[in-house]
Amino acid sequence: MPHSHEQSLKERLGEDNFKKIQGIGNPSLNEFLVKFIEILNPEKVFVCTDESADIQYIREKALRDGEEQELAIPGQTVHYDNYFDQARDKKNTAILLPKGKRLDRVITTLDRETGLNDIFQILPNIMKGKELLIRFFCLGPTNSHFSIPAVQLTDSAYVAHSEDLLYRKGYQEFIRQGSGARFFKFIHSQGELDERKSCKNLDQRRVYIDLEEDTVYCTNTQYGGNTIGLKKLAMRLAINRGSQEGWLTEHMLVMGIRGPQNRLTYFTGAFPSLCGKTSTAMLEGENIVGDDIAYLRKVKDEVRAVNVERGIFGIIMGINSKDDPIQWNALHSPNELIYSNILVTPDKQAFWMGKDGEIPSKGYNHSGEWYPGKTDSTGKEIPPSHPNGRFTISLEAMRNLDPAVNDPHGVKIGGIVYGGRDADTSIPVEEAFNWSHGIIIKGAALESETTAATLGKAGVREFNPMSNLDFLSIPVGKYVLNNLDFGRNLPAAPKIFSVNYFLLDHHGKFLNEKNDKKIWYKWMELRVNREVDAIQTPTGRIPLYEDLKPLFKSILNKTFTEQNYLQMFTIRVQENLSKIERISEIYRNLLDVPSDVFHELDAQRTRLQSALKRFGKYISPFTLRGNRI
Ligand code: OXD
Ligand code: MN
Repeated sequence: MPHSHEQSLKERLGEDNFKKIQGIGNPSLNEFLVKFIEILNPEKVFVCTDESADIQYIREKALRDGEEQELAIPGQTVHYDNYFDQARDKKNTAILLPKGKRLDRVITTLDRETGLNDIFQILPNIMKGKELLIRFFCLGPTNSHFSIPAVQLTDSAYVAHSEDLLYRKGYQEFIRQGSGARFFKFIHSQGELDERKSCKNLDQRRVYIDLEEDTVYCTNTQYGGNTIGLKKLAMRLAINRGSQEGWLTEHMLVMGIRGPQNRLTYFTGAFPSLCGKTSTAMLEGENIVGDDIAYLRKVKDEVRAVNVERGIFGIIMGINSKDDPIQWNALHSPNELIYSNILVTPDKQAFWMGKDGEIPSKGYNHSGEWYPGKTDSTGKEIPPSHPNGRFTISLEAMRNLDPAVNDPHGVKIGGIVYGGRDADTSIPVEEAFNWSHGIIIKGAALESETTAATLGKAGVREFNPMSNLDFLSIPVGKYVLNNLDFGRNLPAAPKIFSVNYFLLDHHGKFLNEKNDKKIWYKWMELRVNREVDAIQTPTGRIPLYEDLKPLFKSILNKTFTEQNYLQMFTIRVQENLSKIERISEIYRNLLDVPSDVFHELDAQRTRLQSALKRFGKYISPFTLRGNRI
C-alpha cells in the first residue's frame, strides 16, 4: 500500500489490527479506511476477522458498553432503541441523486452534493472517545457468483453483534476476491448516547445511500432496520448493481415446500414487513432457506436464488407456542440471540405481546421501567413490548433449516409468490396466467396496508410493487422491466402466484386462520408440478374445492366446507376494478414505465368488466367451475 496509507493505518490501528487489514491486501479498502478513520476520529479501532476470538470480543463489548443486557436463558440478551427510533425512518432515508439522474417521486431522494455536504457535517469526530469496530461480511453464500463482500464501520457493538448472527463471515471472502473485489461500504454511528444508552440526537438521524460509491452513511439512529448496513441498506446498493448486470434483489423469503413423496419445490415469496413473510418461511414441516432478502440469477435457463443472509431479524409480536413451534423452540433453547424492545421482567424473563401467559405486572422495556397503563409523553398507552420488537438469531437455531442454505449455486425456484395486507380485494391464493401477468398484476400492482415496521401511521393502503418499494434505488418502471425481462425468454419460467392472509368477510372478520397459509403453499406446490387443475377466473387461476378439501383435512385436520370456499374464493369484481384504476393512475405518473404494464392492466380491466356484466359484482367460484384447465 502507498507509504502514506500504511503509516496512517499503522498509527491508528496498532500493529495487530494493521496486520489484519494488510492481510486482505485491497488498496481501495485501505484508502476507504484511511479516509473514514480520519473523519470519524475514534479513540480506538478494532478490526474483526473471521476468528472466533475476534467475534467474542464484539459480543462482550456489547454487554460491557450496556448496549445489551443478559437474560435468564444463557446466550440471550436484550437491546433497546430510543423510544422514538423503533422502526425504519423513511423520512430521513434518502438515495443521493447525482445531477442529471432521475428517480420517481415515490422514492425519497436528495441531491447528491447536498446530501454529502449534510452528512460530512455530521460525521467529523462523531466517534471521538469511542471505539470503531470494523467488520467484514459476505452477502449471499461465500465462494459463489452471488457473493458480495461488505465492510461495516460502526461504533455500536450491538450492530456489529447483530450482523454476526445475520450474515456470513467475510474476511476470507475479501481475501478470495483479491484486490479487484467490488465491495459495499457501510458507515454507522449512533452518535451521543444518554444514560439509558439511547440516541441523544435524533434530529440528526440520517440514512443516506450513495450509489456512486457503493457507500451508505447512517448516523444518530439505533433501530436495526436503519443501522444494520447489510440488511435494508445493502438492498439499495444491490438493486442498483443487479439492474446493471441482469439479476434481481428481492424482498423475498426462500423456502422449500414438500410435495408428495417428500418432493421439495422451492419458492420465493415477497411480502411487505410485518405481513407474514417470516411466519411463512417458518411453516412447520417445510424448509427455510431465508426469510427476508434474496438474490435471483438465471443460470442455464433456471432461476436460482440464495438467501442474502444467514439469520433472522424477526418480529417477535404474536409469536406463541401453538402457531410458531419452530421459533418458540429456538427462543426457549440456549441459543445466542438478541431481543430488541421487548419487556424484561425483574427475574430477566422475556415477554412480548401475543406470547403465551399473562402480561407481567412490571418490568423494563423500550420506555424504561414499565407497568400496565403507563403512558408516554403524548398520552398514548405504552404496550409491554413494541409492535416492531424483534429477535435476532442465526438460522442454524431453526430445526427446519434447508441443507442447501449455503449452496454457492443457490436453489432452483419453481414458484414466486406475492402477498400484501389486503382487507377486501385479493382472494387467499391465485395463480397468474403467465410470467408477464404475474409480474405486473400480482407483483407490480401489489398494495398493502402500512405497519409498525416503518415510522408513521399504520393501516393505510399503499402501493408497494413487489413489496420492494422502500428499497428501490432505480425508477419503478425500470425495476418492473428488469423483472419482466428476467423471466421473458425462459423455457420454463417459475409460476407466479398471489396470496392474501388478511382478507376480511363482510363483518370485518379474518376469513383465514394463521396456519391456513400452509394449504395455499401445498396447492401451489402441486400446481408447479402440474398435479392439479385450476379454475380460470378474470383475475387468475384458483384452486378447485375438491383439491383444497382433502389438503385441509390431511394437513390441518380441518373440515373445509363449501361455504368456507365460497366466502374465500368469491371474486370481488368491483374491488378488483377499483384497484386497477388506482394502480393505472399511479403508473401513469411514474418514469420509464414499460408499455406491458398498461397492456396487462387494461386486459385485466376488460376481463373484469365483461365478468361484471355477465355475473355481477361478486362471482362465486362454483359458477366458474366449468372453466377448468
Ligand atoms: C425488515 C423490514 O426488518 O422489512 O425485514 O422492515
Ligand atoms: Mn424485510
